[in-house]
Amino acid sequence: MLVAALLIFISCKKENTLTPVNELDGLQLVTTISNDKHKISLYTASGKFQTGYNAIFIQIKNTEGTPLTNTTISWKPTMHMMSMSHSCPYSSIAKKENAQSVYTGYVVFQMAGSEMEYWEIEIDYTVDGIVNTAKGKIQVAAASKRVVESFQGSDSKRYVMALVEPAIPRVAVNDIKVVLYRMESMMNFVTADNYTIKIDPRMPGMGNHGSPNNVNLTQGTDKMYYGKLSLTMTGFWKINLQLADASQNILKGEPVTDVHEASSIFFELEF
Ligand SMILES: [Cu+2]
Repeated sequence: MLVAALLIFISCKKENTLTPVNELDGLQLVTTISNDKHKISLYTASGKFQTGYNAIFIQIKNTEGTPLTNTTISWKPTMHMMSMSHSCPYSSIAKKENAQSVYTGYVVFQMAGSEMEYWEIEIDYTVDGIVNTAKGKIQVAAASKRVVESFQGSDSKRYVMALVEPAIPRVAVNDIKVVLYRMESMMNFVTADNYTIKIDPRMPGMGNHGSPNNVNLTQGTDKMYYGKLSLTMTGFWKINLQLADASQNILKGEPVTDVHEASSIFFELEF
């Protein structure tokens, strides 16, 4: 046994030194954007971009196929609509944990693209201190469930709210994570601080029953919003939402009552 264990240990070790860990494990290529010097490949877990929160992974290779490991990347998604253009909430980009050549960040697409109205992403990255740029059209599909809300609050400000977790819901009290942004202009979205996101999960197919032990979301130190989402059985759930400001004024959304089955803002999930 000991010898076998030792052999396995040695062979594993050997393998590790010979073949580097695949930094793109579990990810699928969505698209590659190129300029004459580099190919910028964008990956997600699903292999596509969808409305809502998208964790995106980036690898940039030169024409010899060698990935950049010492670059600083930024991006700018823009939607070109018939009458105007706008951006969306997005994070900065950092190196993926324990990776050499893979970088990561997120983008919240608040609407899907189409033939006539499309999303484009610009990627800026440094090589030896010089900024390079590449730009390309990207496909953004509509998610099958509602996972992002874009609305105007009673304070006349526009907000974008997107569900991040649970990615894999369970019959349990789940951790729920949401990002909340305020629209400062068509091109500029900032994290909206010190709000409360109230939740009321319901099963519309089962008498609109709710669940106990939910905890409304408040902001964490990383600026994202955290709470507890209680799901008492599998099936289709509507997570009714209300957005409250720091003084607990409700800016958007309504309480669920016997006569009022749902809030005007909600997320959906099914499992
Ligand atoms: Cu749009």
